Formats: sequence, C-alpha cells, structure tokens
Amino acid sequence: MPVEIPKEVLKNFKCYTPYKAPEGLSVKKQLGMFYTMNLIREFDTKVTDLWMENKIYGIAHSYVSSEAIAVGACAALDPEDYIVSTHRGHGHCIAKGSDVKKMMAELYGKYEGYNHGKGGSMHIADVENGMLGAQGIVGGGIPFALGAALSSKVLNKGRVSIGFHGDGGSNQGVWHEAMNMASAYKLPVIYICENNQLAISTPLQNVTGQSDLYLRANGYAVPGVLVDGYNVFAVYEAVKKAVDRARAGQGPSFIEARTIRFLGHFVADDQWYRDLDTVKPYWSLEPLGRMRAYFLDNKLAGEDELKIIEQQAVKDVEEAIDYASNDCTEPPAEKLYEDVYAGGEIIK
Ligand SMILES: Cc1ncc(C[n+]2csc(CCOP(=O)(O)OP(=O)(O)O)c2C)c(N)n1
Repeated sequence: MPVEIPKEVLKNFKCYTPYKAPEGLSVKKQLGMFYTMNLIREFDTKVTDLWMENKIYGIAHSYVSSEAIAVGACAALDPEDYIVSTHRGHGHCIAKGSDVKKMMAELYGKYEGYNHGKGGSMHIADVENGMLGAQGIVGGGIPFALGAALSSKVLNKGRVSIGFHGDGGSNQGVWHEAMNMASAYKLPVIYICENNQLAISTPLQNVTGQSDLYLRANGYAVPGVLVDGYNVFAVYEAVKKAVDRARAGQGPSFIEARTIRFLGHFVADDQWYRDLDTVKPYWSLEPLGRMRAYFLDNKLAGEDELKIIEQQAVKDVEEAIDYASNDCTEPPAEKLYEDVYAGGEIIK
C-alpha cells in the first residue's frame, strides 16, 4: 500500500510528488540508492546515540529524513565530479561514496579518520573521492563549489560541481555573488538548497521576503526548480537535467529541494522553540518509508530482499563503530601541527 499522506500535509507541503522512477534508471541502481539512504539513516541515528553516550567529540547535525536529497543528487553524478557539503554533511559524504569506517573514526577523533581526527563531523573531507569538504561556516561551501566548477571549465575537465547549502546558507551574501559569477561565466555548477524551512530556530519566512527560493535564481538568469526533497527520484531527475546542461556548457542551475526539518537542529537540540505535535503528521512524507512502499507496490522487490538491504546497512554501521572504537588509534602528539596548512602540494 502506498504511504498515506494526510490532506493537511499535502496542502501545506506544496511540492509533494508521487514516487515513479525515471526511465533508464535500472532497478539495480534504485535498490542501490535505497541501500545508501538506509546507510545514511543508520549512520546518523547511531551518531546521535553515540554523542549522547559521550563517545564522539564535537557536535553533529543529523541528516535523518533528508537522505533522498544527497542520494538523488549524487546518483546523477559521475565518480570524478565534485560536491561541497555543509555542517550537516554525513549524508553528502556517504552518498558520494565515502567510507563509513573512516567517517566514524573521524567522529571518534582517531588518527585513521578522514582528517586524522582533527576535523570531526563538520570538517570531513574526502578529496580523492570528489567530496571537497563539509563546512562549519554556514554558506562557506558556496564559493568552493564555484571554484571547483571554474577549475573544471578552465582546465577543460568536463566535471560538474554541486554546492549543497541550507535555506539559512542561501541568505548569505556569497550565495548571490556565486550565482552571479556562475551565470556570467556559464560554470558547470549546480547549487542545491536543502530548504528544511528552519535555520536553527529561525523560520525562513522571518528572514526573507521570497521564501520560494527557487524563484530567486531567475534573477541571475539561472534556471531554478523546486522539488520534493523527500522523493529521491524527483531529486535525481532534477539534478540529472542540471548535470546534462552543465556538461553541455550551458552553465549553472539552482535546485530547491524542499523538506520540513523533523528532528532538532543538532543532536542534542530539545526544540523548545516549536510545538513538536505540529511536525508529527509530516513524518508521513519520510523518504525511506515511501521508497520502500514504492518497491513493494510495484513488485520491484520483495519484503525479504528489502530486509536484507536494510540489515546490510545496520551491519556496515556496526562494523564502522567497532573499527573506530577498537581498531583505531589516538592521533600522536607530534602530529598535532601537521595538516594545518595545505603545504606545497597543488591538487590537480
Ligand atoms: C556564518 C555562520 N553564521 C552562523 C553560524 C551558526 N549556525 C550554525 S548552523 C546554522 C543554521 C543553518 O541553517 P541552514 O543553512 O538552513 O541549514 P540547516 O541547519 O537547516 O541544515 C547557524 C546559524 C555559523 N555556523 N556560521
């Protein structure tokens, strides 16, 4: 049975799109996307628990319920393409193919982590894999995505760059400068705004006169589209179109992937600033349940097959926790000042 969405939710969440896989996307690839979404869900669910148990350092922001955005977007990329992430970056890393063991080691502050344990959740970078870094600064990744696209164009590499950011990030001045420059130089960059309609406790409509963010892009002669951010296929289709446009030399695109933030801003946020009962009905839009129902309803996969995929994600995260807590080492004191500056090496 398709997931039932209450009428009031459909009325308020204007961009709801029923699940339907685009033509040419094989069932194998769709099931791979389902696995990756489960891996993100499990990783960030466990990260919240581990943070509460004082096992991981620093702060972390959960990507739970936004899985369809990172997975739909990265499924439309080639492995050589670039992404730039935000403070809520675990989902982006996993969707781009980063290793959850090295990610977990980073959160545990271990030397085997992506940043040798010196970056933590908000600074994971997996450059070799095209994941150019998470950012503690809201909107900080927007110019990096632009730079990656500029280098791709100047060096004729044919690579596309995605700059993820939140609705809060879209109100930084750099968003406008980047959009302007990307448009003027026809750069192969796709900006994806994960509009969960809150920046910590601030509702989007309190800080902008135009909360249909996708309409803004047209002011820079950049195509702007609105998609259901809970629907992995809708995101995939929009990004694929933007990727094709970028590779054809036609320039940037802007995608507003709209959601409603279900959980707190960060792992320990008690959300004193809103009535959680008003959020509850929106859980019916949740992306994993909808995708699961789609597979079953269309007889593309059976219950047993889906369970195996879900259990695999649980096992992979368990192994990552085991690796980070038992097999990894503390960063040695003499390495403290290493990796602080980039050094002489230029990444080509
Ligand atoms: C330049 C800057 N200002 C303020 C902060 C504090 N801060 C951290 S996350 C956040 C909200 C970001 O909201 P949004 O971009 O919508 O992303 P979301 O957390 O909703 O995913 C703020 C204000 C920061 N990290 N950087």
